[in-house]
Amino acid sequence: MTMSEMSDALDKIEEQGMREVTAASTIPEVDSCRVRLLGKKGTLTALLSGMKDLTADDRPLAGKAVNELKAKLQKWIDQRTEEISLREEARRLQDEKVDITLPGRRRHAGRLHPITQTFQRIQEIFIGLGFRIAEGPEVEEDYYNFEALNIPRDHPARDMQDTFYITDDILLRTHTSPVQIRTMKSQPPPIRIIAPGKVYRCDADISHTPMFHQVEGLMVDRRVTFGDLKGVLGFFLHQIFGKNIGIRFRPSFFPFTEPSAEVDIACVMCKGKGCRVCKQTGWLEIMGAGMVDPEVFRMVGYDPHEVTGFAFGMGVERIAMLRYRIDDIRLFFENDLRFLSQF
Ligand code: 2NM
Repeated sequence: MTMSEMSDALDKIEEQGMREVTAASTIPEVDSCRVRLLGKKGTLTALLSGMKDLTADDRPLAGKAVNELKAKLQKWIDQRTEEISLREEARRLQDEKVDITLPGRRRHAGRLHPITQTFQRIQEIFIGLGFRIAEGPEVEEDYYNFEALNIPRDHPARDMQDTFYITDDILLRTHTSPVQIRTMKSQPPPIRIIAPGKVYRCDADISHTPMFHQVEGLMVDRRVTFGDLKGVLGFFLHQIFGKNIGIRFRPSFFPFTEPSAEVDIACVMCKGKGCRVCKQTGWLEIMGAGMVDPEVFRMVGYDPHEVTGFAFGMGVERIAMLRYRIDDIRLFFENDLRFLSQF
């Protein structure tokens, strides 16, 4: 090889190298350029092996030219690598960009079911009056649900049509009164309890569901009177429905109380004028109550000559419906958030 051939070859490599390095658009592409141009089996290395044919004068010149080209190629390659990595880094930053000015995702707070809220409000009022919470089983014995409450065998409440029987003498409680019976059987007077919980009756329409909630209450001591009953329930109803609500007590009958009363409040819709909700009477039945029948005291082992007491019971759904002006009880059990989120 002559010096001029060597020069031509170097020019060609320079031109070719420049084109390839410029065309490379990824790091692996630049790397393969480097291998092709400067590697052990690359074009420039191949050219160096032709140096031995040059004259002793030309050899250092050629060596210098090869080294200069080598440095030049190396510089281009480094520059191109730098360019590509800067561009890739910029693209990565763009792709990963988070707009910190975007509003956050709203967190939806859950809330208590309107029945739970009403339950809690009722309990809070009676706790304020010194009552304690008592609980008992929902699967109950016929004895505690009926027998001990002086409900006779032929009473319509015992009918298969109204009661979910599990066996002949096991049933789903139809009221929470068995909790009062169990409490009285397990401890002496004085007693001041409320029994909140689920109860079951075989019934379903716009005002009845097979499961609903009740709060019943019981106060037993020496010389508890009907005046105490009126005072406690009057206070309670004024707390729940407001100081100005009208209240009346009407004579009624329950097998487990004597005397017995239905407690009414003035209609919350028409304020007593008469409307569809109160069936033009101006009044709404809200709870039942009475003085505990001496027969019930005998059943639980209390002496009716020593103690007297009053008891009462109310449906929580009915109170919630009047409180929130809801006209269909089934809405409470559909779990529709459009309904539930309003309370
Ligand atoms: C009511 C109405 C009237 C009541 C009576 C008793 C017990 F166990 F003491 F005899 N518990 N609950 C009672 C009385 C319940 O609900 C409408």
